[in-house]
Amino acid sequence: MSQEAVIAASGAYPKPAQTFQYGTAGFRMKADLLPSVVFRVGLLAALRSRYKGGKVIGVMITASHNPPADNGVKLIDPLGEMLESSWEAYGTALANADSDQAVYEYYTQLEQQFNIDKSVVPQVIYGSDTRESSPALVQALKDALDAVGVKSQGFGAVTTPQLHYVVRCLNTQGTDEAYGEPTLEGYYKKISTAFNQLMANKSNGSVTVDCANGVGGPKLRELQKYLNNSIEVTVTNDDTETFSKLNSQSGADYVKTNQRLPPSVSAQPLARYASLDGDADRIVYYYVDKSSVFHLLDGDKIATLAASFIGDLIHSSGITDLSIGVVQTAYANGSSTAYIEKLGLPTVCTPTGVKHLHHAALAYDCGVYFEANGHGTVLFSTDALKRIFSHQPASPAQDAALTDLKNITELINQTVGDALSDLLLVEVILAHKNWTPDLWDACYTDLPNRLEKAEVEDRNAYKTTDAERKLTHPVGLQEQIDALVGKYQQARSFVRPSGTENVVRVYAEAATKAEADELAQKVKALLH
Ligand code: NG1
Ligand code: ZN
Repeated sequence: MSQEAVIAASGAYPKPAQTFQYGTAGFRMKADLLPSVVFRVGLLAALRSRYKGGKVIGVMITASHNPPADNGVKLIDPLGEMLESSWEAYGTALANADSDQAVYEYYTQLEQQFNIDKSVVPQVIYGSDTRESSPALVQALKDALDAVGVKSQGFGAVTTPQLHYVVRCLNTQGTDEAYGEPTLEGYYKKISTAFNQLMANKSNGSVTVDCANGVGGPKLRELQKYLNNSIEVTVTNDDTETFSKLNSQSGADYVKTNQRLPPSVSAQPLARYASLDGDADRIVYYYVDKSSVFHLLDGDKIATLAASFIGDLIHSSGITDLSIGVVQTAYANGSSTAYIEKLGLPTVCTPTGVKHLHHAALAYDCGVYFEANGHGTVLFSTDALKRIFSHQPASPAQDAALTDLKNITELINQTVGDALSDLLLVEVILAHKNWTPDLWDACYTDLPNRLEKAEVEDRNAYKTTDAERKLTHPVGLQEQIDALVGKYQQARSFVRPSGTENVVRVYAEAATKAEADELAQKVKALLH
């Protein structure tokens, strides 16, 4: 790597007059502001790989459920986790360096700070979603990787969880913790083999999947080729050629936020429907009942379904003392938390953002984590996996449960929430329980709730505590919220600054829809 090469390459991607911040979802904004950011993230990925002794780092270019004009970029750490948070600040500083010279200097400063061994060859893999702006951003990334001598490989359009999977496979190859073949084919084979075994001799009708016109569409069609015919998957909203359709009137975020069907879906009573988001790391289910009333089966419903099913399998296989816990955020419906407690399982609440949930889930042998919006997965600790795979069943019934449990650990993408893997997980559980969506829904009744956003003068003036459930600043505001909440039945409300948009979010739930709406409006009126 020469100074001239880095400076010259950086010169092709001038920084706009803008301050950038590596947030909960990496950098995310209008795509035309991103070329310099993506270039510099490439440099950061190279440093991170060297710092990790040449381990493979992933770079994903996506803006998930955001509108088509946006894009984003985030790093994936060696085991397929999100970038360690202490490094986010280095990304922010690099992105904000105000000249090519300053970029180079900060890069070398980090090299020195971390005593980075320059003889280590950095390795980076990358992918993108299907946005119009993605190819040019991929080019900016490649230019950075080439300028600093990175051994790199592009995976083209992939779902975010697919790239997380490949990163983990590459870094664990040949070890006791080998995760799978580091290819997309390896991904499809791993989850489909587990699914096909879990669904052998079972059949469970059909599910219609709205793919938000994003990368999940073509990838789900690919995955389908590997599945046995135990269920019929109908793929809709999978037009990735018409860029403007991405996440428009479709997708998990649309369905969750509006609490209604995507307009393109005409639902049959009691049939199963699911929606993915633009990069296929989120999924929500829904159905209409016999009176055509819409019912949402969100991340909380998926978490409770998964936790109770896996808990039963562990118990039925005769394995004792494996701890299961469920990790949620403040957005989890109050009824879901009460239901999990009724099941006898511990729950934990963390701040919003998957990295917090993922981290908390690691405290259990089996940690189930989901955001209400449908992003989540199940983690099994290394020790739990060893115990599961070495357990000797004492009866044919234990043997059958154990086989299912082993397959469940293979079916779940343990690196990150994965809409395709979660789709198959839900399908397996419903088939095993012989449940229609209304039976699943009947586990508990969601408290009516309302999510609002407010544009305020300075969202940084809003500071929270207690896993974002209470405000410490502006001083006095929490007391006003508490006073309002006290006037409603079964009510809860909180306010927090968004980590991905320049807004403050308001959440309210209460005994009736009218009360939840009214409480949200009243709390919103307190903000300025
Ligand atoms: P913010 O903008 O911080 O509320 C949103 C979602 C999170 C998470 C991140 C990352 C809600 C209320 N918030 O965060 O759950 O998914 O985006 O994509 O859905
Ligand atoms: Zn997403």
